[in-house]
Amino acid sequence: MTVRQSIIQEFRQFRRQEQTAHLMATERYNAREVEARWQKIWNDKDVFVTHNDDPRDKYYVLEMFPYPSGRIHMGHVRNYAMGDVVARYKRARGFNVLHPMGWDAFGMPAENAAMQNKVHPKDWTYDNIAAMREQLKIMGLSLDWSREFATCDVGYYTQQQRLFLKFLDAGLVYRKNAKVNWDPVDMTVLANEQVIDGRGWRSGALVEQRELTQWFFRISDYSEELLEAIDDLDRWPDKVRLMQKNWIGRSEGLRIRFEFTQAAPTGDETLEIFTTRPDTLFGASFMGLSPDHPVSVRLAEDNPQLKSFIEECRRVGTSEEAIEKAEKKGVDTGLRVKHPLDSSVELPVYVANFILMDYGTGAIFGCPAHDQRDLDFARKYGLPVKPVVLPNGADPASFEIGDDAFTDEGAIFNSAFMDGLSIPDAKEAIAGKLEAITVDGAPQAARQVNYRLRDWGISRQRYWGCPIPVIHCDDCGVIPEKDENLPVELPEDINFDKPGNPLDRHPTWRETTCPKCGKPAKRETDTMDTFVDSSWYFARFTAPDCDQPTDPAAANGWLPVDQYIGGIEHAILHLLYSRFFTRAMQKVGALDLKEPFKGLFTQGMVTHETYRLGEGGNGRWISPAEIRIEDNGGSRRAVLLETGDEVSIGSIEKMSKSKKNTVDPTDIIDTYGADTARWFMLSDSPPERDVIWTEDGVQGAWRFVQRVWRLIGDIAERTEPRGGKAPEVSGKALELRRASHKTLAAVSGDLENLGFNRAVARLYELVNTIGKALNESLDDTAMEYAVREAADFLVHMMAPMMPHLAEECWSAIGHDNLISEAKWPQADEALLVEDSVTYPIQINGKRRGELTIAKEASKEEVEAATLALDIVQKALAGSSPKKLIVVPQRIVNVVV
Ligand code: ANZ
Ligand code: ZN
Repeated sequence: MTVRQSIIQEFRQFRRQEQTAHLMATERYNAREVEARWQKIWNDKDVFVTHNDDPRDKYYVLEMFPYPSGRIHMGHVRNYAMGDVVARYKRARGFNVLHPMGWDAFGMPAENAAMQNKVHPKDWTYDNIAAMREQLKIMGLSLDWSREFATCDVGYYTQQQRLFLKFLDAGLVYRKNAKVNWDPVDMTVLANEQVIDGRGWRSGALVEQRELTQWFFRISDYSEELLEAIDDLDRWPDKVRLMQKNWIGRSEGLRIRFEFTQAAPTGDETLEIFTTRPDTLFGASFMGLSPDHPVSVRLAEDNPQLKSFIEECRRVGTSEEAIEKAEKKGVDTGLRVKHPLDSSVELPVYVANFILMDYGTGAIFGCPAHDQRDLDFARKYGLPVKPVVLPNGADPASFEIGDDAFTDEGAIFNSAFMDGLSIPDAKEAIAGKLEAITVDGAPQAARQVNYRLRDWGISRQRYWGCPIPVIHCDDCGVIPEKDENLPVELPEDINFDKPGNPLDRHPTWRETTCPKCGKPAKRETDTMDTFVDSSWYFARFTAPDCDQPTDPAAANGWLPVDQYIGGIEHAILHLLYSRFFTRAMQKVGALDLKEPFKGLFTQGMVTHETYRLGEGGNGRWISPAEIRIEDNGGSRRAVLLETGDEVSIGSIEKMSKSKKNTVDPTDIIDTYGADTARWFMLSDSPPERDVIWTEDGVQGAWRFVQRVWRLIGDIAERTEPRGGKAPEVSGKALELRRASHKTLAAVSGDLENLGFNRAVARLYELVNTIGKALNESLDDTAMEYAVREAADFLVHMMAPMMPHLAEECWSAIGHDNLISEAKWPQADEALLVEDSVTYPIQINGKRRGELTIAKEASKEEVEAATLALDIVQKALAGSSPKKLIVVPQRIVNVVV
């Protein structure tokens, strides 16, 4: 080494030390200090504020917005960590990313809090929002907070009222009398899905039936469209698509009219039923009427037994679930109908508790052999059970129905002209036949498509919701509030001393004047179902300050949401309502698209072990914070910190307050930092599966954070930042470059496909690889380059997941921009090729070119690839070579 060289080297070393002095001073990575510092920088620089007029390609990523319960839970952490990875990754890929946050802030819990704790729902809600906002902020999410809103903000619900009036004007909203599920404790109407096992979902009270005038959205007008479009939602999970299909529940069937032997007391000569199985008509053994069928209602007027039966049915609830679970029961009306195709058969007509009035015609023919409900019913009342579908391979002479109805494929038998047909062919045959017969002046049957989907009842008799902006006038009827009078604002001076809707009891709020005639009139006191609030918030985020519900240009520019992320519990209602709303908004010109969510991802739940005190402790659930785990060589036991008593370790369950197996995200973040929490959430299992939260797991993530920090410190200290062009590399340096480029390509793919756990695994591996390379000598510049490149890539790749650590590392290795604003690096294709070898190609002893081919290519493959080369083809000019010699891994010689 010359003197000059050694001076240069000394100087370089000095500079490195200077650059990394702060690194060495802080051996330990101090997440608390670092995270707060970067959050402030991002915030001060408006790094995540999104502009609608940004010319780059748009990408909209959204997590289902939270209900402001007061504290975030681990499920939120997981959900938002995933969304944030997507947002940060897409930003790095050059997209103009919209990643907003808001609050689904109306609803019952605020009123419950008001009743229990004498706190105003508004104060309760906004206090909770403030607390949760702070919690989300310490997670370091790349959110555009400038677009934040809560659905209870007057600004938001004003626009929702405006939208409602537009829908009303467009015929998408109507009022009708409807039977509702009435929760006698919460004093409110419940949607069917809010009734669980016949009880209110919040109060647990037995639900009753009531008739009320309610507001409805005409979602059922869109049944077919909503169903068909599911097929195009190819970036939605299959299970969600299936659930939506089943919910819409299209069935193709036949309406058949059966002639009464004697006219019914309503004067009806025929009874019309709906069936999806007309192929089983010869197996009919009774007719069933809904308790609410006009014929049932009329008959009950002079039949006390029937009357009390109908009353009993009404107490069961309107939910399908409740009806499905109840024992099948009925009352014989004494009426009879004729079988349409077999004049020797008369069928008794029953009123039965399992028939719904608002499906089909509210009447059925019962075929016990092939329908379980009908079979249960027939067994109870001793009605005939005649099989008409024969299982494949069964003997028609001996086939009988036991306790189970036969509902599978088979061949029709015992059915006159249909014998031997398949079920679909029989359906066709009987439809054709009955369509051609005339009864009482009309065809005996007509084909019909039915949907299970009902119109959406949105009226709620609650205070804490968006007031329905209509007015009741004695003279003019129901009149929409004038646009210029919006908002219909909720009054603040309310009291919850009595149950029910405080708006009804307010001394003055209801009083107003009719927008049409100007006379005194009364306001509607129903508020909207909170599902309405969440059916269009994603559109509002695109122009949150617009003085109309949407700015169509902004909405059309951003929507559909490219990636929507949330819980499977919203697979049906929220998503279906939003899909309907988007169509309704299109109809009123608020935007111009049909499907709101292009990509949907439903993440798994966060679970944790459960702990419980033994008998002495009354089996009380114990929270993870109250115990210590002792691990003596494989056998784990849990001990109560306070007393030292042993606690039994139970199964792993979804984190829930009732089992006390929750872990508070803020505790975790205080202890380990947000990056650690985020990293662990993403690392352990595929995002669609449940993840088990363990202390060991979090500590593992924390150690990784420390390890990355030491590694980066080491690199900063021992290597120079990269210059412009990559040097020629070979050997170990080439190996390292290959590894980092391959990881980059693979992680990019993982993040595109939301394979977070796979990306994490690859980064663990890369850190190992870099660590090994560092242990070897760094004396050549090629190796130094390769290490620096690997470090840069590592920081880029971990940035979406651990953004604070990434910023800190990025600056430590000498970059002066923010990694949050840096462009995602590009993997070099040449370095991605599997291990390959380059053969010099000699033609007649002279080197003419080369061939790069996989190392493990066979001799035959090398020969074939050589012959395919242009230079060889030219030299051969159509003839075959005299000799072709492959020296494996060395050289190829062609003699022409
Ligand atoms: C005769 C029959 C025979 C039936 C058989 C089924 C099996 P989906 O597929 O859901 O549309 N049904 C019709 N209206 C009803 C109502 N209002 N309440 C309760 N059940 C009703 O179901 C259609 C089938 O459900 C219909 O086909 C009818 O029973 C019953 F082996 O008719 B089926
Ligand atoms: Zn009027």
